[in-house]
Amino acid sequence: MTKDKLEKVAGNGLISRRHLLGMGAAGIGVAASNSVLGADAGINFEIPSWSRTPGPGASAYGGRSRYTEHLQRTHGAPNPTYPGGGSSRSPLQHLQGTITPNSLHFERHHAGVPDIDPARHNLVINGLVRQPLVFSYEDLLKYQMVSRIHFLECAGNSGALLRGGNENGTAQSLHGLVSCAEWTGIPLSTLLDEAGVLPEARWIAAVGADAASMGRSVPIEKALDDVMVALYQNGEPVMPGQGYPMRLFCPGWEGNISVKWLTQIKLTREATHFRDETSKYTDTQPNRSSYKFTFPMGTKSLITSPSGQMSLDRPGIYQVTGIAWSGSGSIRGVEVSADGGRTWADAAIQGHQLNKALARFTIPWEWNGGNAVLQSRATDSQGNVQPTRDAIIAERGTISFYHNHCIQSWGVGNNGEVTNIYV
Ligand SMILES: Nc1nc2c(c(=O)[nH]1)N[C@H]1C(S)=C(S)[C@@H](COP(=O)(O)O)O[C@H]1N2
Ligand SMILES: [Mo]
Repeated sequence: MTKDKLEKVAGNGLISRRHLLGMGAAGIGVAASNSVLGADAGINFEIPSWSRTPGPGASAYGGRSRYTEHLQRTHGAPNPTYPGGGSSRSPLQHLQGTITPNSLHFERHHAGVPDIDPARHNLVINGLVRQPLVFSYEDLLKYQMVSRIHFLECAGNSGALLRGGNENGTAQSLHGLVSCAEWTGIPLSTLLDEAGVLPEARWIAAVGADAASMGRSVPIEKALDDVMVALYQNGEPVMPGQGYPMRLFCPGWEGNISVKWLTQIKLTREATHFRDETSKYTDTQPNRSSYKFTFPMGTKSLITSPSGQMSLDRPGIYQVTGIAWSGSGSIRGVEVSADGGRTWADAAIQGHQLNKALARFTIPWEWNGGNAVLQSRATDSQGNVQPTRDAIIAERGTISFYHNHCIQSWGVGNNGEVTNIYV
């Protein structure tokens, strides 16, 4: 296939996703036949040192290649008035697929990570139940568990975009408070059934064992639907930063409500109005009234490559790729634009389209060396379409920055540099 045979499907160089598997001669690699064999194409016939002597043997717990150590979470400076408080962000621009490795899962802590001895940790279920119950970690391990792949996103993720600026923003710095894992645990409904929920119970109050005693209220319908007490994360016990030995996991809802280091669930008539569901994570409108709660995260997508602070080295074909998710269902499709939203083309979904999980999209794009604006727009299984930044600001104003799921625009300059821009 030659370059002029590539089917263009939208303005400024977007190529049909059908060409994904057969880029052939028009593809990205440097063709060896164009050069004296070996030399220019970088083919090295010398046997490298690592092929000559055996390396170290098996190890007790795996580490990564020293050549990938630049993949790091980033976190803000410690704040002495807020010990242990803060967050770290996943390096989205360096990851592929849809599962976040446990060591790179984003973190948000209100009082640091408690060092919990599972032998001394309990989960209490009390309040409006027939029989209050106490579970040890050992007790919980005996229950039948379920495994589900779900994203987790902090309500504050992408909030900075609404305030403007951030020319140097990256996928990680602007949007890195989202991750996705296979969570394994006990459906909360199983444990609540055992305690016997009284008819007047309309909410649960979930409380963590960290020094913040972080608590959140969850309506009983959600608690009995798909909420779980998660004990495992991608097959191993939940990481300390993610809530070891157990966390509440509320699929699709703002991250704050998935209470880590879970130690108590109290059944109540009303929402408890904990500190973190009143002072934070509430959306204040332009008329200064606030919504009490905003639970599901919006339909959202983000191009992770090319993205902020990357640089395209020469005109040619690039795979545009990114992630999409929705707190209300699965991702039905993702469209990509290279001309700032004037024309759109359907991206291919690489892998699965699971309920309340990250999906990965990709589409080939030929950069002609000129200015371009790359955007992605997700649609979920409920028909919700990701809005523009202007639409979000027109609807909600900018007093509050939570739950921002607007379209991200990456500008590509004629020097190949990619920056966060607003269109
Ligand atoms: N007990 C407790 N639970 C908590 C928090 C906390 O500080 N303490 N942070 C919340 C917030 S704001 C978010 S976004 C998620 C982050 O989960 P993660 O650190 O596993 O990514 O946990 C939530 N659960
Ligand atoms: Mo959060």
